[in-house]
Amino acid sequence: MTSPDLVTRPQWQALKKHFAQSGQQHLRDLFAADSTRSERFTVEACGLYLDYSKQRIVDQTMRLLRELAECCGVPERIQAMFRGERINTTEKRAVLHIALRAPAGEKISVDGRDVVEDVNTVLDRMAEFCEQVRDGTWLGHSGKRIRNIVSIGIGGSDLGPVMAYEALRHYSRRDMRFRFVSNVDGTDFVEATHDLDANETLFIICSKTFTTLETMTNAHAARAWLLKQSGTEHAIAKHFVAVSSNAEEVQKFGIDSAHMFRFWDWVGGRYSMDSAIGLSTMLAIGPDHFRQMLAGFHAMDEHFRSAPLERNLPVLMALLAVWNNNFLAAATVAVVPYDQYLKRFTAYLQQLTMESNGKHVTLDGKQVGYATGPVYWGEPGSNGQHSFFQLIHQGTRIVPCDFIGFGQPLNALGDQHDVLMANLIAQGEALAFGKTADQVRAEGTDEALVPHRTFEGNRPSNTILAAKLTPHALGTLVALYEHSVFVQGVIWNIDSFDQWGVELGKQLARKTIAELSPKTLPNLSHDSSTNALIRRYRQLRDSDHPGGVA
Ligand code: G6Q
Repeated sequence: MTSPDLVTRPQWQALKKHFAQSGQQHLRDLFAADSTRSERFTVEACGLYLDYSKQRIVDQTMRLLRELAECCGVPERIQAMFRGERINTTEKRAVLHIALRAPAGEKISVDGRDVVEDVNTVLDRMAEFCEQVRDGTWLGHSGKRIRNIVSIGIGGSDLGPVMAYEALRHYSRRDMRFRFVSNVDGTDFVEATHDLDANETLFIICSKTFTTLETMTNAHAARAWLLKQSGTEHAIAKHFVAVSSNAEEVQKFGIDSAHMFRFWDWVGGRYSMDSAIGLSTMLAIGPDHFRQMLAGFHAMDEHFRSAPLERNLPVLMALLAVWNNNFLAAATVAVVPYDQYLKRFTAYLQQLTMESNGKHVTLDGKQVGYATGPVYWGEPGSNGQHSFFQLIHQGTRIVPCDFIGFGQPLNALGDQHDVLMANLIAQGEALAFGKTADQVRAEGTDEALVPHRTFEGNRPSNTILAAKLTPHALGTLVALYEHSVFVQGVIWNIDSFDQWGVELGKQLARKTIAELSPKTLPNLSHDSSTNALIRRYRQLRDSDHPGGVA
């Protein structure tokens, strides 16, 4: 069904007019004129507190954005996702990551089959396996305990597990080592395994398709590494397990289906960290903590499904993202968690947001006439303050920020947590209010330096607070972003669940590999630059003196 072009909708036009009339109002004035602003633009749900009062909005902005969401069918599309409809239209698939965390007994059907039952069967198998490895019942082929877990995967089969392991490291088994290999650069595998004893190492090969070049290359390297150290094919059964939806390829690789943990085509790679792809997470933190994480995801799912738009955290985050992206013309978003354990959170979000909403055509295949997904980036605070924050404070571009922090530290060290959180709170304040030239002068600043020390302010941010970084809190936080990404995609009328750009990369690399490997250079038919790069690479590779010095 063809939907009307977004920019021609009256609700979009109304927002445009509203922005032209009041979009430049300064946060300084908005706060001064309204002592209840912070209360009115704060929402709390599932243990997350979202303060969006430092966004450049007024009541009317939010009302118009909600009207836009309604006319774009956001409430209906949310229900369609929960019903298991094939909302990933270009791949003709249901989108049911919400089923991965649905409690046992709930029913969600795909083609007449209850998928919640399937999910729970796999979860139980994962739990049994993890307990066996963790308590030493599962031993390596030589009878030694498994002490090292190496998860091999890439993209959606890697970024979630890495992020979750780092985020929940506090809850992890400290007598086990967890390593992650994703890059086809041999360095990744070599560095991850150089100090490991193969007899104590378990490889988890994570690949939905089990055909991804990088992952299969690393999986074969792992196989060779194990065989070299153990000297027997029999070792594979005790040192390799697979997470995949492709049983046939798993078997071809030599992993018994009894050692395969399944997931399904209705789980997108970047939405899969709470499926069996999270096996390394469960091995690290144990089945109970893993289930607490799932409960956190589920709590946010239920909130998303049932809360009215004006109090719905993912919907609000999405509407603010659309406002900043399309009306304030902010092309990027900085996500800055003030928690060292969340050091990989932004890298994870980059895939979730940019692979989902980096699309240039609508669901009907028409070129969009507006900006879609912004660029996401960031680093933990307060580190970021000493590098890129300069541009956010005084550069010429607007960079909306999401600040994330916790009330209680996991590692209390003197008053360091207060210092950390003071930084978070102060950044949002400084960005919003800035510092006027008069304030700078009043500090006795040399007149020549006044312009340099002035901060215009009016730079928007969200602040998200939770009590403590627990597995449950991580689940709610990830689900918040997952659903926010979906709502943005609904408004932009794009398919947030396909990734044709990734497919292209996979195909192109195969073609080029075929031109790099043969001894004699084959006929090249690329553009002149690509042809020259291939020739130069081969020359450098095959030269006895690659640095040019004998
Ligand atoms: C995620 C993408 C992509 C995918 C990887 C790995 O949504 O589809 O990042 O996860 O390309 O794919 P496999 O799991 O099939 O190896």
